[in-house]
Amino acid sequence: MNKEPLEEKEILKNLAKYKIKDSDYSHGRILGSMCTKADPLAKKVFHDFLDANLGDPGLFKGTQFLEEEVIRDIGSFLSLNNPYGNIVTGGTEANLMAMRAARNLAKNEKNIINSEVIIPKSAHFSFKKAEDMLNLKLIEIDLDENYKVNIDSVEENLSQNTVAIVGVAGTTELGMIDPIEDLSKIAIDNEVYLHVDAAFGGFSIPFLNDIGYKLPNFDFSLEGVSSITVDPHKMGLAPIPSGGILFREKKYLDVMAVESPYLTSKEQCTIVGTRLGAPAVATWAIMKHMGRKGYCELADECMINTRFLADALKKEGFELVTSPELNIVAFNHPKIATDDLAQILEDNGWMVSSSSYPKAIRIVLMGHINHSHLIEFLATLREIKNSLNIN
Ligand code: 0PR
Repeated sequence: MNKEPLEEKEILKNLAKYKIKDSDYSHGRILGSMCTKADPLAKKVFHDFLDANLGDPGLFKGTQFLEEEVIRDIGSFLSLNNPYGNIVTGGTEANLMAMRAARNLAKNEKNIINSEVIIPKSAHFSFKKAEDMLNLKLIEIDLDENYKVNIDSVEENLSQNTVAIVGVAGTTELGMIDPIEDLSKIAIDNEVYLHVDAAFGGFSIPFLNDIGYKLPNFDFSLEGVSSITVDPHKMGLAPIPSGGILFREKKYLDVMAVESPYLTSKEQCTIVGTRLGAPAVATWAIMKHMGRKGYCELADECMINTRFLADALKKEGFELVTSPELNIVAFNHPKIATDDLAQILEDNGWMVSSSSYPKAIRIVLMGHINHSHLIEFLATLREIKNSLNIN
């Protein structure tokens, strides 16, 4: 560490050298991320509320009110009038909270000690962290031919130790929506907790359905659903870190409560203690700014770009893994190894990611990717094919 204080000018000059090494969403070259460029208003608000600590909410009553209101606003498009929950650091923390609530509830109500959680093979790796941290046993269920969880297999794997079933609304790799309605029936019949991970799809499915898309239901209108992860920092345009966890009833928070006697709130249910209020307020601001209409337009634009890319890829001889349900396209070329193609694309400045099941190039069509970026991307693919003498 430097002994003498540095001037602001010098610090900023130093930082600029590092910032130019970072990628910038606005160039349209980041094709494999579920995050996107935060809205300027949200960034401004974030800055204004940097001192607010929701870990001691009595000191920041305004910010606490805004967090509660933002949770209610999210509940309004997930069919729940009186939700309980928090703005947390992201989908990982949201999923951890849901798993903690389910485990504790099953311990209290059913005396289950060896907790098992049924998850689809497509579930995000955050559940592996939950397994480790909460001492759970994950039971991974195979997918059907459409890469959705196999319902029969979920039923077969229920046991005396099952504390929760997880369904995904917008899988990380392919953007598929599990049959949550069926999972809800199983949850009700067997009196088991159902958590829906809609970290990615939560901020788009409801809006797409508003404008006539016919995507499957996944929200609290299904009686078996106990909690939903829904991330503002993905399709919600909020700055990171902003994840959302919503619970149907207060009892799910109560089973996680830890006493915090010397704070302005006498108990805490979140994992994080000192907790930045800025993400909750920035999310509040962007949601007001977008309104339901703004999110409908955003989700629609992303789907239009998704369909355009999917159709164009097929015309160019690429094979889609599956027909996209949300704004993710996964593809391969029968004559080019996927890893080689990913590497050549990266060498050409395109930052793509690969899915693992099945192996494919995976493009997440977030709002920072527009039609002309896709035209350029397709031109690069054509050049790659030409250079490899493939038609
Ligand atoms: N649940 C689902 C369905 C997810 O897709 C993700 C993250 C999470 C939970 C965990 O969310 P947090 O990362 O907010 O804790 N999905 C992306 C992924 O792992 C996250 C991501 C975002 C990755 C931007 C890369 C990137 O550049 O692929």
